[in-house]
Amino acid sequence: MGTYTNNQNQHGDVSTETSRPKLKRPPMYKVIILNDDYTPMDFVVMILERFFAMNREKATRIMLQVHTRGAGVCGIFSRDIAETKVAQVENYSRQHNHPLKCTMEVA
Ligand code: TYC
Repeated sequence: MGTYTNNQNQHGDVSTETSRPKLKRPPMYKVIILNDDYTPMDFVVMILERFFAMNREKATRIMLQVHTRGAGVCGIFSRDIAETKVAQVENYSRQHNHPLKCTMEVA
């Protein structure tokens, strides 16, 4: 690792030394659904199947985990994809008059 940089002093001498690369991988984000008292369990399962490509078994397991523990991770995505998932879940839920909330945090 390291890239070479040429540094010149006041005498015109040139030295070559390594500098630390400053590029970091962009962070990934967990998309998290939150429990509430009103959204039907079937609707949450359908959301997980539709927007997170889960099968019925996995969607049911995650839904029940959210129901009992309060929150659960639906998946881990780049920032753009995570933002889109959150918006899709919340828009779709609003359209069906359910208060389901969804959020994201750095993984
Ligand atoms: N607690 C809801 C109920 O009893 C079910 C539910 C599960 C709601 C998961 C939201 O993210 C959720 N109908």
